Amino acid sequence: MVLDLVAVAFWTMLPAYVPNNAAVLAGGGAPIDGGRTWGDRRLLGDGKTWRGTAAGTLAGVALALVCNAVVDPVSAFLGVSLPTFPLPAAVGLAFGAMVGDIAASFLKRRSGRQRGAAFPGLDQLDFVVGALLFAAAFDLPWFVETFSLPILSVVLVLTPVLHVTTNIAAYVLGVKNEPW
Ligand code: CTP
Ligand code: K
Ligand code: MG
Repeated sequence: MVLDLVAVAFWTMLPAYVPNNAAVLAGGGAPIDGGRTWGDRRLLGDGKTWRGTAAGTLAGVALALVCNAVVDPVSAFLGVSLPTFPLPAAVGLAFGAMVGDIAASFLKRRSGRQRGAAFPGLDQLDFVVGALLFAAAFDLPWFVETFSLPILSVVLVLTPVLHVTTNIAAYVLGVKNEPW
């Protein structure tokens, strides 16, 4: 029962989980803020690039399309009813995850944190909040139908756990500069 909820929550958030990791692998190139500062601090910093954002969004949408193609066998195998992703929902989840992460960098710079500095809480939830808001904005009927209160609760607990573990793994593998 709880495992079923975890499976559905994980599946539903997959298009939002992948973008940040894809951005880490694809990042580099021109920063979104073009080097601009506000006061003596950068607006976003060199860690938020056009390439990373585009690659992250595309990776999330691509994964959603793969999920749509295999939803029936995976649902049958797990014995749960998994949702499909209409294109607006997929784009909302993936792009929203990137926007949430970018918004967090803005807050980090405003609060005096350098690129790469940790902001516990914000680091683990920025992209979830962005993904949920954009998914709701881009496809509200899908959002309401898909995110019941139990699913939403599991997402909010599961996501920080997954975020911490995947980032430690990426750090150990040498693809990420900090373990958060
Ligand atoms: N990245 C990117 N574009 C994004 C998000 C991430 O290019 N929109 C890449 C960058 O190379 C970045 C890396 O992924 O350094 C890790 O992402 P993240 O931890 O979010 O960035 P930080 O470098 O830690 O910067 P910040 O302090 O602003 O979060
Ligand atoms: K981040
Ligand atoms: Mg970081």
